Amino acid sequence: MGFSKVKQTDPEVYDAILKETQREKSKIVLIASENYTSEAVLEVQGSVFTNKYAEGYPGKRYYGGCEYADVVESLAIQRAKQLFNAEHVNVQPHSGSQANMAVFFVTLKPGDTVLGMSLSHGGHLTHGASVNFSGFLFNAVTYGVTKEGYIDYDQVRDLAKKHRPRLIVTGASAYSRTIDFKAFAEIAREVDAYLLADIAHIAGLVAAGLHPSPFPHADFVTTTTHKTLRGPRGGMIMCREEFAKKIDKMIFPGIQGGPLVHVIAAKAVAFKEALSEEFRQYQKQVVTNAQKLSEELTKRGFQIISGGTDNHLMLVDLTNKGITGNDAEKALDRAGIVVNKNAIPFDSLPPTITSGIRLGTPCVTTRGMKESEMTEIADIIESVLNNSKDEKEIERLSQRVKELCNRFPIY
Ligand code: DSN
Repeated sequence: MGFSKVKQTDPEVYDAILKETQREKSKIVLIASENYTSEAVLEVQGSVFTNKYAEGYPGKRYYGGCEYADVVESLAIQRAKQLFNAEHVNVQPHSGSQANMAVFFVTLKPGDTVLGMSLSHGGHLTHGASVNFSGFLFNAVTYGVTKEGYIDYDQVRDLAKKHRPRLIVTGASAYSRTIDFKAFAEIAREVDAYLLADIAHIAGLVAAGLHPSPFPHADFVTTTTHKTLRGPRGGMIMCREEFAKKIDKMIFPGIQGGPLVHVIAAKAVAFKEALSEEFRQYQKQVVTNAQKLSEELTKRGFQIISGGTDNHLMLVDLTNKGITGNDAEKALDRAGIVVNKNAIPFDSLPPTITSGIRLGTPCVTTRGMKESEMTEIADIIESVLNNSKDEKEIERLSQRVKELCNRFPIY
């Protein structure tokens, strides 16, 4: 993209865009929640739809001139329904957090009990963390994983029976194993709770049939559209028809005003891409790459929580390597590998330090990398973490990263 206009009108922002482009091109991104959208998605997000107010829904707007906003929103809805086999879809949430907020506000009153996965065991902020609306407006009870790193379904059932939540939330931000949505639904039915499946991380895998679908088990399914799904940054809610009106009303006018039509149009484009066979093959490679990276790290003495992965990510316990997650993140970044520090289950270090890092393969797979590159990346990670204070060695390793990036251009 040219950016010739902003180059003239705002050199500071132009410069930041150039530098960010260079950063994305020249570094290996292993942040499990990031991806590179297609150029078509980028184009549409920069389109004139950003100029349009379209409060309401297709055919029922509060502004004139919404005929083309209706076209793109209807396309996004129709394609999302096809992709996920959903009865009802709302594509207006600005983010995954707002999608979750809408479901909370539809199913709960302030003070009601919600049961979600603990942030420190891999859950998300909006699943009941005390610093988030989900934790301070509601009575949040949290479940976690076993010592082996798998969701503790017995604990989920025990807590559900003890606390009788109105809503149970399944889904995670740092969990590498298949989620048993059916088991969650059975527990929810036993205690007469609603079930929300937040599939933000695994949405691309679900769309491609590589992770079991939360339908028909969950009452509500939320997701972001920019992680494995590889669309624009945003959120989405899917639910059974019986909840359609309540969800739509809660998103608008309940918690949002005007929808971001340019983002909704880009969601439509991304969903069309996700319906293709090429996308399915991409998701398969994402999982193959994650499993290969996990195996290669294990061979090099790294401990992977739960011993491996079924999806696009893994959580690495660095305790035996004598480096914190924070220091590992910094050293890897100096070598050109971008990761995030991440608490591991039962972590003794604070969230700003952590004992682990989270690694994911959506970005590197979009670049076209395959198993042999995962071996090379594991090798570089090992060398960086064994030599994190040796700047000469880090510089040498950063050359290997650059060579790899040059072989796999993004755009
Ligand atoms: N912050 C996102 C992640 O990195 O997983 C979740 O919303």
